Parts: sequence; structure tokens; C-alpha cells
Amino acid sequence: MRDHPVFAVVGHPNKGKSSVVAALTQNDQVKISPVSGTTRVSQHFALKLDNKIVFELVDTPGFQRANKCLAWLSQENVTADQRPQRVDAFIAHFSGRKEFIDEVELLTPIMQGAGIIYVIDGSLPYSPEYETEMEILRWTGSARLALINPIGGDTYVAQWQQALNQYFSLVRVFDPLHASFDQHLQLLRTFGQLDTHKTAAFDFAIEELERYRQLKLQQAARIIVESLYRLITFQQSSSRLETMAKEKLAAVMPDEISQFNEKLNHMEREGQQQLEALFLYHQLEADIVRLQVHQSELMDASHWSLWGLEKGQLIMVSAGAGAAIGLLADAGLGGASLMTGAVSGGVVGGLSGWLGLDWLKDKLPAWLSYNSEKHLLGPVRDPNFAFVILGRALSHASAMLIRSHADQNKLVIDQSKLNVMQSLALKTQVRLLKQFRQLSDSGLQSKAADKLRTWVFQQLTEEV
Ligand SMILES: Nc1nc2c(ncn2[C@@H]2O[C@H](COP(=O)(O)OP(=O)(O)OP(=O)(O)O)[C@@H](O)[C@H]2O)c(=O)[nH]1
Ligand SMILES: [Mg+2]
Repeated sequence: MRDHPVFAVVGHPNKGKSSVVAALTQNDQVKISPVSGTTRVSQHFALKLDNKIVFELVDTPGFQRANKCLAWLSQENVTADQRPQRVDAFIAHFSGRKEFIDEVELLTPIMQGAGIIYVIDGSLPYSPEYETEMEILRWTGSARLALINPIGGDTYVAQWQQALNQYFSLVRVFDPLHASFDQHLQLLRTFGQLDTHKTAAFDFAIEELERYRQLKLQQAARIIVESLYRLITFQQSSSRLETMAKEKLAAVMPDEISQFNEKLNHMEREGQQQLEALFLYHQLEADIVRLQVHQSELMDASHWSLWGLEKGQLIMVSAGAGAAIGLLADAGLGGASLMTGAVSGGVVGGLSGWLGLDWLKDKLPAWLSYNSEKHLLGPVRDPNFAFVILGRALSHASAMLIRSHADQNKLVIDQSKLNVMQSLALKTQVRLLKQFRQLSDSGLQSKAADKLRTWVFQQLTEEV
């Protein structure tokens, strides 16, 4: 005997039934498509906490022959108390036959004890053809909730409410693609009202879901800071650089840089995927511009300003941190070690130009001799790099946090999020800058790492 509630999500074809199932059970593997008649058989999806099922939703095919079905049910004159048996007789009679294949599929879970969630589209006008479906559902005698899905807007919501109230004890508006986490919880509370034996169990489950959400956000902050650490400390050693004659290094550098970029992107994607798995996304395609550290300018200028801080801002931040000289030296070293053996006039021009200081040029010979002995590329010491990485991570995370599991599109990073690091208060930027440096020096066990995790957690909490 199961001790969790089960609800069958039913309705007309193509009204977002599967979308409701995907959103509420946080399962991106429910089949959803604009093609009517996508769901052909009933399929159970469970929401689990700690491997324990909280509730189950049954995704069902839409009604195809509601009129004929009701006509069959009404052939015999039965009193209201006998109607559920009549529905059972319908299932028994047509089971295994082609004639009412969809109706049999969708009515079976209901007659096995599932509550009913009836989904309609609130952007289309109400019409009496739905009365047949609602009447059949009434015949089952099961507890019934109607969900108005405002697929293309809420123009007809009020009209629908009037009609639905006559057939359903509870009527709610729920948009499976855009509902917030709180709206999910509210709806679950309504499920609890539908099944009065389970109200307390649902209230408990809702508390647990909220607690889990917090734990997951903390875990997300850990993943983001860990990924940040790996990226800002990443070094690529190259035997090729060791063995190759100095004169020939210039020829292999583009290839080395491109490998370096490959690895950076790979590491970043790994962090994103850990986060996606944490929030139960299994097949997310993220549309996010690639990280690119260039040989000539360290990084494409447009990407820099998109993800991190503007040039001017960074110089201000460095000065504010009281670390201007140290940072510039670091940036210089980073630039040189990245370009080991292949420093051209362009690089120096780009770097010192970017930092706005010509005196860097004078230091060049010293870095060269120092770094060319290390045969290493990276880590990218440029202080803006950490801002870029964290800005990207937060953008990815928040886009995912507000996403619905019913969403079929690529994960799109909201343009306004791109400037997340630029729009922080100068004080915060300065503090972060210090923490990035400490993180890269002292690692993930450091106080700075803790503080960064707390800050990232706060940012994520504000998103949801
Ligand atoms: N814009 C928008 N589109 C939605 C919403 N809900 C569902 N859709 C889209 O409507 C189409 C049908 O959604 P499904 O969830 O597959 O509908 P269904 O009722 O399960 O359809 P069948 O299985 O074919 O009966 C899909 O393209 C969804 O992305 C919504 O709230 N807003
Ligand atoms: Mg479907």
C-alpha cells in the first residue's frame, strides 16, 4: 500500500498537462511538445525527498472522444451513487481496444484512487465542449481540482472560474512555465486541502521542501566558490614549452593558448553541470558565451566589460583595496606567464594600455626572464578574471533557479544579469577583490572562501 497522495493530471490535448507535471515534480524528462497528442500513455512521476516519495503525479493523454464516452456512460440509467461503477465498467469494456484508448488511459489512474487535476488554457474562451469532459470527471466521484494555465495570457480566467467552480471544489491559476518556488508551495498546500486525510502530511512536506531548498542553495554556493577557485588558480604546464627552442615558441603559442581556453571552459562547464544536477536538470543546454583568454589582450574587451568590471572601475577598486601596486604587479606577472616566451609588443601594449600605465613596459624584461623558466601558462592573475568568472557563475545559477522544469528552451542568460558584478557597490567590489586574492593564495579552507560562500549564498537567496 502506498502512503503518498497521487493525482492524475487530465484535460484537453495540448493544454500544458505534461508541463504541470514537469514543473511540480521538478522533472525535465517529462515529454512536452507543441504537437497535440504528445502524451499517449499514462505515466507516473514522483517528487522525492531523501528518496521518499512526497507525492506522485500521473501525466495522461488528453480526452479525444469525450462526447462518445459520456454517451456510452449514459446509455444505462444509473443513479449518482452508481456512476463510479459505470466508469469502471467503461474501462473494463474498452480496455485493450482501440476505440477509447486515450479515455481508458486517463480514467484508469483516477479509478485506481488518484485525485484529479484538470488543466485548461485561460487564454482561450470557455466553451461548452469542455462540459462533457468535466461531466465525465464528475462521474468518477474523485476529489477534483481545476488549474487554469494562462498559456497565452489571462484574458478568460474570470469566465473560466465561473464555469469551473460548478464542477470543481477548488480552482486555481497556475502557470507551469513561470510559477515561482513559493507559488509551487502554495499549490501543494491546495493539493493537501483536496485530500483531507493528507493535509498535515502535505504541510510537513512543504516545510521539508523549503528546508531542502535552503540546503541546496548552500550547496550551490559551495560549488560556485570551488569552481571559481579552480579557474583562478588553473595552470597549464607544457612539455612542449620546455623542450622548444625559445625562437620557436611564438609558433606554438596560439595552440597553447587555445588549449588553455579549452580547459578553462571545460572546468567552468563542469561546475555548471554540478549545479544543474543539484537542481535536477539533466539535459540543460546553456546559451552562454565562451570564456576566452586571448593572447593579445588576455581577454576579449567586450566580454570583459560584459561579465566583470569596466576598466575604470577595476582601477578604482584596486586603489580602494590599497593594493594597486601589488595588483598591477600581479597582473603583469600573470600576463607574462601566460605569454611565456612569446611576448610581443602587442601584448605589452594591450596589457599596459588596459591598465592605463606605461611604466609596466619598463618592467617587461624582468618578467620575461623569470617566467620563461617556469614553462607554465596561467594562472590568469588579472584581478578582473575572478570577477568575470563569478559574474558568469551567478548569472548561470540564477537563470537556472528561476527556470521551470517544463521549460523546453535553452537556458538563456538574462542580459541584465550580465552586469551583476559591475553594479555592485564599490565597497563590495573591494571586499570581493581581497577575498579573491586570499582564496587563490590560501585555498578553499580559508576564511575568505567561507566569506565568499556566504556572499554567494545571499546572492542566490535574493534570486528566488
Ligand atoms: N507560453 C506557454 N506555453 C505553455 C504553457 N504551458 C504549456 N505550454 C506549451 O504548450 C505546449 C503543450 O504543452 P504540454 O505540456 O505538452 O501539453 P499537454 O496537455 O501535455 O499535451 P498533450 O500531451 O499533447 O495532450 C508545449 O509547447 C508547451 O511548452 C504556458 O504556461 N505558457
Ligand atoms: Mg502531455
